[in-house]
Amino acid sequence: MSELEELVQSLEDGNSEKVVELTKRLLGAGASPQTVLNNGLIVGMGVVGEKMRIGEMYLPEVLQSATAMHASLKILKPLLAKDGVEPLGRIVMGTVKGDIHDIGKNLVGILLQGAGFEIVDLGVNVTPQKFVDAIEQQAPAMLAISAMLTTTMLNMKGVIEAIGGAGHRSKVKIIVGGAPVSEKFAEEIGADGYARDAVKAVDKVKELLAIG
Ligand code: B12
Repeated sequence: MSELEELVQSLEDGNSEKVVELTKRLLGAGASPQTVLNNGLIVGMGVVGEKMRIGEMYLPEVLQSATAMHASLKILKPLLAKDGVEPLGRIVMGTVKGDIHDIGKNLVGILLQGAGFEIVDLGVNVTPQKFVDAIEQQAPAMLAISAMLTTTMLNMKGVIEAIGGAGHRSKVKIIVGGAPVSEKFAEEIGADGYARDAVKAVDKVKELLAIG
């Protein structure tokens, strides 16, 4: 097994110590931070996302893998910045008002970060005004809104309306997600896109921002 394959396997195992050790070893042997990110972390988290989807991995294991990915990203981030690798774009994320579920949103954020996007996370219970303020202050390319309750998913519409009311709708793409959300609902409330899980979210964001 190559060291990159070992990194993918250790990420899947959620072994932070090994992931950090392999990240350092690969960099020491001359691998670029970009290679470690693309062929190690992103591949590994892709496997994790897929295994979760088909029920081969469960939440506690997924979170352990996510922790391991963060540990490696901590080493790679300053190097990627030094390499002059520009983030693919800035994404503001948040869970809607009245909703404190954030595990899924965080996973989406981690995979988007792993894919090269800069993430500004507003957290949970985010009011429409806070989303509007973030658009004005952060000028993101994309807004990613999460909701996990059938009651709070309706607040997504309020966010999109507030953004329209402030005259910002054309400045930002909007993707929505969360267990009760569907493609049809996303369309109905005027979002630009929807994705069922974190892996699909990365593809959808790239598609919406026309990133090849
Ligand atoms: C963990 C959990 C909690 C935790 C949340 C902890 C946290 N920090 O997030 C706690 C205990 C706090 C909690 C509280 C409540 N919960 Co709760 N909770 C869950 C549970 C068990 C798991 C959710 C989860 O994390 N799943 C794992 C993640 C990885 O999956 P995910 O969230 O679906 O995210 C994926 C996708 O949806 C998508 N996605 C998510 N967000 C986004 C955003 C974008 C932009 C995109 C593209 C994609 C995307 O990608 C993610 C990753 O692949 C679910 C049941 C279930 N099995 O889903 C109930 C559940 C969501 N909860 C429920 C309820 C009712 C509540 C409470 C009202 C309970 C109560 N009576 O107090 C409160 C509400 C509190 C509030 N105001 O928000 C119900 C919702 C029912 C409904 N349809 O409305 C559920 C479905 C349980 C049930 N069967 O009744 N909950």
